[in-house]
Order: sequence, then structure tokens, then C-alpha cells
Amino acid sequence: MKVLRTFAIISALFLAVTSCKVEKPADTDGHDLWFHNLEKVADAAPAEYTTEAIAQSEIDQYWKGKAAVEIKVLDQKDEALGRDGYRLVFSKGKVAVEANTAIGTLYGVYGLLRLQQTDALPKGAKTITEVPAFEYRAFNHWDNLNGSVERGYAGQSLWNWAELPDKVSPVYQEYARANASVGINATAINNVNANADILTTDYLKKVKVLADIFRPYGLKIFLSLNFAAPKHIGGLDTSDPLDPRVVQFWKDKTAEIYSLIPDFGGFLVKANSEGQSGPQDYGRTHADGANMVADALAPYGGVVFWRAFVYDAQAEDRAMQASDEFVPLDGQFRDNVLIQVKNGPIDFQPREPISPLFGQAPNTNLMLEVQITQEYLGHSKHMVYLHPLWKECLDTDTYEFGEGSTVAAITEGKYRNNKLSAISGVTNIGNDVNWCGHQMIQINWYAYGRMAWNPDLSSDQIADEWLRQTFSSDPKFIKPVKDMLDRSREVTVSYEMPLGLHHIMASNAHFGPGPWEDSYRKDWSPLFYHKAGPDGVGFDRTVATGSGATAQYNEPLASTYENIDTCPENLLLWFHHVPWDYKMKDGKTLWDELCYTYQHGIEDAADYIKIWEKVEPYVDNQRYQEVRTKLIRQAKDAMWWRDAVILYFQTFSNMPIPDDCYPPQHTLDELKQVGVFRWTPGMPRVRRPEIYEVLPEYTLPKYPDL
Ligand code: BDP
Repeated sequence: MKVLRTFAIISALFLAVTSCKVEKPADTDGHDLWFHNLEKVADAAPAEYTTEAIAQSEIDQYWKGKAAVEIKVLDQKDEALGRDGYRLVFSKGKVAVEANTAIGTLYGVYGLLRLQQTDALPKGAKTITEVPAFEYRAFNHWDNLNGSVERGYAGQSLWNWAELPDKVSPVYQEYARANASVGINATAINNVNANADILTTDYLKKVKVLADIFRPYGLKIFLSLNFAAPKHIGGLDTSDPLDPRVVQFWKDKTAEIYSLIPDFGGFLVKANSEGQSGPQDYGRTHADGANMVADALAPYGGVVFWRAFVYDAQAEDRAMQASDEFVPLDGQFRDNVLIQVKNGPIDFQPREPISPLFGQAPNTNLMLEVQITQEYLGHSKHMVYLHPLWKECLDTDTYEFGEGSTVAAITEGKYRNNKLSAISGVTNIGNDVNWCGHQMIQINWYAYGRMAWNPDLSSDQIADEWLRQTFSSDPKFIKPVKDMLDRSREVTVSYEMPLGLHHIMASNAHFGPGPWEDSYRKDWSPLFYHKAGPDGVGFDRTVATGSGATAQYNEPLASTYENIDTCPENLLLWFHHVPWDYKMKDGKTLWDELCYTYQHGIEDAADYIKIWEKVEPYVDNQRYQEVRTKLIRQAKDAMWWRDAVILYFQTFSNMPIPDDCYPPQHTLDELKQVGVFRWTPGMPRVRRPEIYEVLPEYTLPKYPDL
């Protein structure tokens, strides 16, 4: 009897142990994004192609709850919900999804399914109200009409212009659905370096087909315009915004667009920047240009996103230029113009201070532009979760209206009467089967949408949501992987450009290091940005001895940055030129601090591989292998960055690399050759397309077999 019982206990234990072993999920290519774990409970295609029918069919197909879901567009409008907000009212046996508009209910449906997928449905009666922070939650595609994507690392453009308008890819609808599921409601589908042809009738007919597909998902189309379009496609000899013929051209063009696309969002404009035409070609201001376009759009409710990304080779400090040009124009822009400002004053570097313009134009609608594509953070080869970078910017206090005037508050319009507000992100999407070129960086698409809806969400929460929906809810998977994602931005800063270093990448692809590079334009040259010499390294932007950029910030930021003792160390070399033997807060010399920061960056990047290997049981084989291969490459690239930057700086510091840091694996001369010849997709100007991906070989000291 006793023996039998013992046997029963042992076999029960054995069963318990073996059944705990997680079943390996089936392979997937990642195309289904964060819908991956949504299980279909019924086949229920939408009865018609309308927002209402789509909302209903999403519930019919995927809602697993016992409570009946009732989707309701409110007869009695609730002002607090605005156009896009929704309420989920949980009561006994019922969930009501309520909104002022059909699109509000669709967002509510996706919100409800998200709660289901992340095990966050309330247990009892409860009302959850969600209202987006920004009116326009926009995507910017840098897609060219020839199918290439500027700074895109996930294949070619999604838009197949050759096949449109007749042939429609199912991907267009999948794209719209994915965007709606995270609240993205506007998309500028062509590159800011715009080809004027997009505004020709032939192209507009193609664009209309996309607009019709996007509409039920609440996604409005924007177009990037080429300011010289009146000349290029309008048969005029000028594009002067004050010339009546030019004004008429834009009025007519806008009317034509609205006749095809009645809910057209408006125009995105890059003017007088990096060779693009603009109002200054005719001695006019950005306000003259923006207002002319805005006036054409105003009768239809359209808006202009006018970019503040302007600089020229003459300026002493490129970081100051956007403010220098736009602050004097404060108050001159029409109500339907938003000035689109990159998060930092230079250009999407791994770390920048905020653009000072956010705190300097109280009478202008300002919006934030972030980059989702990883131009400077390892392309789609590196796993970097970017939400912490964006959030750092949104949470930074400009002090413009006293404490609390963060970039989020400013751009949400809390201090303006005009409630027009927007945010935009340069996408990382292409026609790669997994959309983003790297399974893990799909998170940046997801996170961008969630942030645009609610800038208060933490990076950790968003990562948690995404992992549960895309991979697994098992805590043994979530915890380590989330931790890795949460740290990943800081890790990349450490192995690429720590302590405020910036713009020291190779100028060809913006991927690997190129600190030695000079350029015919000083403002494109890494030498200009790090100014390394025997006396130290860093760009002096102080008022006392440097460019004076610190004065563009409001107090107390200005003094904090001005004073080397109070300047945050993670921005030290952004604002100060610092001797190699300068004592850091931890007592190390600047030189040692640099060496150790790189060292930690490369060790952390190598550790990703081992963390990933531990969670192998929770990940399907296909995605597991893909990610692992990329992580190995990332760790090696990290070493390449370290070797290049440290060996180059050492020619000035003449100080030794500390013994407990890895020794370099290549000489400076070898690495300089790599920098010269590299080219990767996404480069706007193809110089050496025949030489592709020549990278230095590396061995990981901790994992020499990889
Ligand atoms: C830079 C890119 C360039 C873009 C430009 C922009 O290198 O390809 O055209 O920004 O934002 O980051 O307009």
C-alpha cells in the first residue's frame, strides 16, 4: 500500500514537472506583429468595409470573455472623450465600448482586446476612460517613389506604385489595422525629401486607393510636398510663395486632392533644408511658405506639419540653428500650422538634450518628431528599444511656463488656446516579411503608437504589453527580456556615443564609427562635433567660452548645462570641451570613464545573447534563431565601435586603455579602411553600391565560439 502511494506521489510529481516544461511555440515569421497571440474564436469577417463593421468583427473573432460586448456610438456626446477617446464600462455580464465616434469605438475595441491579451481585464465593475493626448498621432514614411526607403532598413517601400491603383496588396489593410490598434491616425506616406510627382494626378489616383483602404481604420493620409512643385509640375517659372500664380497652384492642387480624398490630412514640408527648395529661395520666410500652404488647406480642415530641421554649413553651431530661424517667427504662423521639431537640436543621435525650440516659441503650435527607424542606433541590426529615448525628451522640463512645462505638456498644447496638437515618428517599416527587419524592434512601432496616445505610459509597461502580445506571458520570459529591452537604449549609447558624444558615426551609412572623418562640409564632419585634440574632447557650447547654445535654454536648464560641475555627465561632451584627465564624479579621469563606459556597453551587448539563449523554450524556433543571429552581430558591432573611437581618441589622449578593459582586436588603420568602404541599404546617395557590408571580424572575449 505504502509502496503504491509513494509510487503515485512520484509519478504525480514527475507529471507535474514534465507538464511544466513549456511547449515550444510554432514557428512564425513575425508578420502578425503584436496580434500574434490573439486566438480566433470564430470566423467573422466584417460585413462591410466600415469602421463599425470592423469593430464588431474584431470582437466577434477575438473576444474570449463570457461577458457580452456592446459597441455603442453615443447619441448624447460626451465632450470629455473628444473625437477619438473611449470608455470601457465593465458591469455584470457586460462590457460596453462607448465613444462619440465610430473610430473611438474601434480604438475601444483594440483597447479591450489589449486588456484581454495582457491579462489586465478588471475583475469587477469598473469604467476605464481613455483619451489620446495628441490629436494627430502621425507616421512619417521616408519612402521614395522608386520604392527605396531613405534610412529604411526593412526592405523596400510598402507602397507598390507600379501596381497601384489597380492592384492592391493585402498588406495595406494589415498596416492600417496595426496602426489603428495602437492609435496611430495619420500617415505621411512619402519621403520629406519629396519628389513633386506625388502631386500629379496619376499619383493622386494611386494615393486615393490607399486613403480608401486606410479610412475605416481612422488613418488619414498626409503627403510630403516639394516646395518647388509649382516649377516642377505646375509649369510655372517660380515657386515664390507670395506670387499669386503660385498661391493659385497650391489652391488648385489642394482642391484636386480633396476631390479625391475628402478626409486628406494635409502636407508635411521639409523646406530650405539639406538642399530642398523653400521660401528662402525667394527671400521669403518659413512663415510665408507655411502660411501659403496652410491657407490652401484651411477651407477643408487640413493642416501643415512644417519641419524645423534646418541648418546650413555656415553656422558656427548647427545645434542652434532651428531656434535661430524659428524663434523670430513665433506668433506668425497660421492656426493650422504645426512646427515639427526633432527631439534634439542636431539629428536623432543616441542621446541629445532636447531641442531648445520647445521652450522658446510660446505662440507657435509645436510638435515633436522622433525617429523610429534606427538611423544612428544600429539600423535594423541592433536591438534597441527606443521608448526610453523618446520619453526622456517628452519628460524634460523646458521651464518655459515655470516648472512642469515639459516637452509633453508644451506639445500637447496645455499652454496654448489653440488645441491643435500632434506628434510624429519616422517609421521603421518596409516590405520585409516581419515589417521592421528585426523581430525585436517591432516594439518601436508599437511603443510609438502607445506613447502618442498616452505619453505618461512607462517604457516598462509598454514593453510588458508588447511582449505578452507578441511572444509569451510567462514571467520567466517576460522578466529577463523586458529588463534587456528597458536597458537597451542606454547600452547602445554606451557602446556608440557615451557621455554626450554625438555625430561621430561613419558618414556613409550612419551605421558604424567614423570619428576620424572629415567632410567638405564641417557640419557633416565628426571632427567638428567631438573636437578631439591633445587638450581634450567635446563641443564647447557654453556662453563663457563656446558657441553659446546653452543660452537657448530657459533657466535653470541654461545654467545647469553651462556649468561643467552641474552639467549631467551623460551630456558632458555635448556642452563642454573637457580635458582627458578631467575628474569625473566617480573619481575616474574622463579617459578612463570613456574606456569603461564602452567596456560596459560591449559587455552588456554580449550578455544579451546569453539572456536570449535562456528564454529559448518560450520562443518559436524561427524568431529565436533570427534574433540570436542579430544579437551576435550587435555585440560584435559594439566592439567595433569601441575599438574605433577609443583607438582614435587615444592618438590625442596618449593614455592607456585600462588593463581590465578588453584589448582592441584591430588597429586604427584597419578600422579606417572599413569606414571608407561601407555601404548599407537606406543610404540616400549610393556611392559604392558594389561594395556591400564589409565589416571587421570580431571575436567576443566572453563567448569566443560565437
Ligand atoms: C537626417 C537623415 C536624412 C534625412 C534628414 C531629415 O540623414 O536622410 O533626410 O535627416 O530629417 O537624419 O530630413
